[in-house]
Parts: sequence; C-alpha cells; structure tokens
Amino acid sequence: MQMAKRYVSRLTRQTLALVLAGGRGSRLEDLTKWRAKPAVPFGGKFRIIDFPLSNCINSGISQVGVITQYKSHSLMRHIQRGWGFLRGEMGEFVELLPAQQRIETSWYEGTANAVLQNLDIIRSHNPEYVLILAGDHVYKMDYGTMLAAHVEQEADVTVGCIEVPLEDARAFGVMSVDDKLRITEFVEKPDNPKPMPGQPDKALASMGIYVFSTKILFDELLRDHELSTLSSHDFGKDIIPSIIERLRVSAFPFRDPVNNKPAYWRDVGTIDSLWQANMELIGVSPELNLYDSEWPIWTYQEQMPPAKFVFDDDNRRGYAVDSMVAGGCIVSGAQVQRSLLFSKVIVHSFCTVEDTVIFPDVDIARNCKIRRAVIDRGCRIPEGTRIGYDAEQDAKRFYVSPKGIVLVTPEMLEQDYPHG
Ligand code: ADQ
Ligand code: ADP
Repeated sequence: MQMAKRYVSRLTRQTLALVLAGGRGSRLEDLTKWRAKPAVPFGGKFRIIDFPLSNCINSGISQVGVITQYKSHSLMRHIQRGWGFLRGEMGEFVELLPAQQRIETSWYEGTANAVLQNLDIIRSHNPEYVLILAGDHVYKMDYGTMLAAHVEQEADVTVGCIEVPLEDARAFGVMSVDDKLRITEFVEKPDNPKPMPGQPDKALASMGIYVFSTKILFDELLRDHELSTLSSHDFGKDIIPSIIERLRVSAFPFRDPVNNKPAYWRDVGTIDSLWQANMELIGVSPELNLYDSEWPIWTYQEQMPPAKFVFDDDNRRGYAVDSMVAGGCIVSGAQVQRSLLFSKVIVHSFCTVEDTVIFPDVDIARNCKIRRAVIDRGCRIPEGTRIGYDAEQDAKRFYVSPKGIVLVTPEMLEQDYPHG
C-alpha cells in the first residue's frame, strides 16, 4: 500500500496540469457576459474553477497553469488572490497563462492551439506528463489514479470518460473502447451517438480531460499546427480522433472510489443545470459532498462576519431552512427556504425567497417574493419585486430558462454594476 502511494505520488510530482479556462460558456446567458464560465460562482462559496484546481492540489499535482482568454478579469483576480499559497521555492505554483501572443500573433484558437501557444512554458517545467483539464466542470477526482492507469496501460494518451444518457451524448466526444479500454473510435459531438455495448441508453463520453506523455503532446501539437486551416486546433475535434489509429490511446472511466459507481461530474453549462446542481447541494445527503475533509475544495473568499438571522422591528422571524447561507449574510424578518445564499446577501423584512441561488453582494429590499431564480452578483432588488410567479412578466425584464428558472442580473434591473 505504502509503495503504491509512493509510486502514484512520484507520477503526480512529474506532472504539469494545464487548466483550460478560456472558453465562452455562452449557454450561461448573461452570467458569462462579463466573466469566463470557470469564474461563475458555485456552491455558496466557490467558483467553478476551484474544483479542478482543488482536485490537482488534493491529488498531489502542484504545478498548475491556468490558460485564460475570454473575459478573464474576475477569473484572474480570483486565482491571484486565492491560489497564491503554494511554495514557489519548492517548485509549486498555480500560474496564469493568458493569451499573450507568445508564439503566434493571434489569440488562442481551439483548445490545442491554446496549449501550443504555451509550449515554451511547458518545456521550461520539463514534466514527464501533461494533464489537460477543463476549467468548467464540477467534480472531485483523484488524478493520481488516472496517471497510474496511463502508465500501467503504457498509453501515449489517456482520456477521462464517463457514462452519460444517450440522449445527452451529442454534446460530448463519444468513444468506443475494446476490452482493454483502448479507444477504438472517437467522434466529437456526433449526430447519432453510439450506445455502449449492452447498454442501449448510455454512451461513453469524454470528460475533455487528457493525460499526455509530454513528448507525444509536443509531436502532436506541432503536427496539428502544420495542418493550418485544415484543422480547428481542438483536442476533441482534431487531435484525439486523428491519433487513435496511430497511437495507444486509452480510456479512463471515472468512477467513485468508494462504491465503484460512475462518479459525480457536472458540466453546469446552462442556467438550468447550474441552478439544479446548486439546488442538489442543499439536500440532506447530496452526491457532491462539500463537507468532506478528505477532499477539501479550496477557494478565495473575503473575510466575513458570520451569517445572521434576526427578528425585525415588528417581531417577525427571519430564518432560512433547507438552505446554505454563506458568511456576511443577514436575513431580517424574511423567510428563506431551499435556497443558496453566497456571501453578503441581505434579505429584508416581508420577503420570501424559495428555490433560489443568490450570488454574492445582493440586497433584497422589503416585500419581495422570489422563487426559482438565479440572482447575479451585485443586484439590488427593489422593494415589492415579484420574480418567478409570472413567466410572461418575468420574460419582459429578465431571462427565463427552458425549465422556467429566472436569471436576474444588475443590467436587467438597469442598475450599474457596483464596482469596488
Ligand atoms: P467542449 O466542452 O465543447 O467539449 P470546449 O468548448 O473546447 O469543449 O471547452 C473545453 C475547455 O477548454 C473549457 O474549459 C473551455 O473553457 C476551454 N477553452 C475552450 N476554448 C479555449 C481557448 N481558445 N483557450 C483556452 N481555453 C479554452 C470538450 C471535448 C469533448 C468533451 C467535453 C466534455 O472536446 O470531447 O466531451 O469537453 O465537457
Ligand atoms: P465576478 O462576479 O465573477 O467576480 P465581477 O463582478 O468582478 O465578476 O465582474 C467581472 C468583470 O466584469 C469585472 O471587471 C466587472 O467590473 C465587470 N462587470 C460586470 N458587470 C458589469 C456591468 N454591468 N457593466 C460593466 N462592467 C461589468
């Protein structure tokens, strides 16, 4: 056991992780108008990128680059403030790699191009393995086991994968594997995804995370680069499908180490899925346990006083039940149920808030009734506002999702974003 642990920790020490955090995430509507998807708040206290970054640190990978591009201001600020605790002198870092035209005079094109443009930086760290991660998924995963599988299978490339319902598979890279988990076919976002053998309602989907032996990565990125306009320079669209015949490409099924079932993994890419994933956390025993001291999720958060629940002047009780409430919140003479309040949310008297996710720094004035909503950072909800009770009215001012979740942003309320 001790030997095995040491073997895995040697692999993780020889690994550089690159977190791709530059995509647009346009299906999150106005939540990503001003911020990159990995910077979207999640779970009452975190941002989405905290999950892959925490996975790296908890797995023993402490050399991490974060590749940013689109609307990266709040993402970069978060990482600079929250992820600077590693010991540079011991070779540990979380480093920001913004598109800076190091190799080409363009911004990053596809994901492979984003990595290619940082080739000189990867080379300078001289890792044995490069772990490529997406910055926009919520999950807890020990990457050490994936690295160990990569080495044991003598793979050139290993692709993390998960079973998804067949009807959702069109949004993913879909693969077929042989009995040794070698990938025999890989199609990016197929119109007609192939089901898994013996499981007609499931497909084996790529999680968009890859372990590359470093030399293979360099060779393949340069080969793809030479294809110029014949390639979109993307791992899922171009690189992976083009190498499965030439190289040894393995699948690594991501399973829960405790019960060996497919593990929790969410692409919170739409308002509905973001709302749903947050709501799941409120339940009595959610699949994603944020209270697990074995696998802490690290983040940056301002120092805040404790959350406070008070009677108002007229002796009405302020409370929150079936809810998660972060520091700095005050619920005064208002009722909050099945909701998730990030820091510095103030709910005033005569309000009811139900089934709602409220991002930091929101003020809800008296007499508001809000349900089934996502309220963006910095909103000042005026007195008497109704949200979630009349879809037609809501749609005139706000965004209403296919499942009827109302997204409210400061701009929709015609409020300036409160800077500072
Ligand atoms: P998608 O999620 O569609 O599919 P993509 O939009 O390229 O892939 O995003 C992958 C990651 O890269 C995201 O974290 C995104 O933020 C980031 N990213 C995208 N473009 C970038 C750029 N130019 N610079 C820096 N970062 C960038 C991928 C795979 C599928 C797989 C799914 C799983 O291609 O095969 O099934 O992920 O979600
Ligand atoms: P996050 O909530 O992710 O921390 P911020 O609130 O800092 O993000 O917003 C991301 C960036 O977009 C910041 O630079 C912020 O100043 C800017 N921003 C957000 N909303 C607006 C807006 N309505 N008008 C102008 N700039 C905005």
